[in-house]
Amino acid sequence: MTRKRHHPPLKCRHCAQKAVINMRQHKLALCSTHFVEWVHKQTERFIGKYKMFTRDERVLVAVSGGKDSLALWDILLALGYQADGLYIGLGIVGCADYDHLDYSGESHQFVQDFVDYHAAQGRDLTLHVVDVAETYGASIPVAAQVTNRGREKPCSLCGLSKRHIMNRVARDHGYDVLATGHNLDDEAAVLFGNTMQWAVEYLARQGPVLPPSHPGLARKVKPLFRFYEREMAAYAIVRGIAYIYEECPYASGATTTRYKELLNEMEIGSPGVKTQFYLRFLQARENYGLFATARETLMLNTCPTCGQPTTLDGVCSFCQTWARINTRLAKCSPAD
Ligand code: Q46
Ligand code: ZN
Ligand code: ZN
Repeated sequence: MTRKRHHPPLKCRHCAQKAVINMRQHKLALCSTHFVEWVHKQTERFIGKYKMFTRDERVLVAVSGGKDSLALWDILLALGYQADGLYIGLGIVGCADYDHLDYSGESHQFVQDFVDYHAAQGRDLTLHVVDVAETYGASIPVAAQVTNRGREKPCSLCGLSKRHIMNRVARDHGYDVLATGHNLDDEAAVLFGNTMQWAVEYLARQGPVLPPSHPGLARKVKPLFRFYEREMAAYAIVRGIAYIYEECPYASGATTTRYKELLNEMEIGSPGVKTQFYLRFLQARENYGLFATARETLMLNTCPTCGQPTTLDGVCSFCQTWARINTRLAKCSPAD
């Protein structure tokens, strides 16, 4: 008979309290107080090291109602940055587990709860809300149905629309910086996918800071890109931030999810492998000028309709796609 070994509870490296998280890649276990302090210090360090923004600049945080983006907003506010929020209502219903969940409605509610919590503490936050159906004529799933007749997931239309809306709101309201809550798991999985495809144009541009490609556009930054997903989940829980646990119904089965699983399997045997994969890519690109030609040859024009950058010669894909969607919607009779 084998006896179970009982390990004593892990202690925080800095005090005698019980650790709430053990980060094997850093050989670091911390209690809740020291973990929050560590996350804040690390974020501040990365913002400075990668020259993301300063306290004089206005930051627009894209908040989805998920743990990462709400944690990011919370961290930036705690660090004293001028950070406002942007929520985009995609009109998505259902999630991976229940098809009756109002995914977008619930997500919006979590963002609003975050704002209300701060208001109750005497701090008024600014939240911009853009409802896609109200603003552009159809929700993302309906619009995708109209354009591709349900053959594909709505993700490419969703991504295209989110990018356009983020750029537009940042430009219209004069924000210097647009911040998203991508964590290291997200970034490493995307890098894995881009490498598998040798998607040179994407490899040339993937990074924690993307300078504005056009006058009036905001710099894009990912201040959480060095944190693991589980660290951000722990941060949200420790800080009492309520967030939507469910995933968008269209996220299930995505190749990025599979890449995340693969990288996590490797991480079990070699703690830190995800970080190394991503950071060494950034270093190699910087030190050896990898993909420099692809970066230089990327020609961007200005869309005559919306004024945003486009690789196309005339009207951008966003404007073309939504014009097509609205033409098709107008043709649909109520009986259809
Ligand atoms: S929200 Fe939109 Fe994601 Fe849902 S429809 Fe696809 S792209 S999975 S980040
Ligand atoms: Zn401690
Ligand atoms: Zn356009």
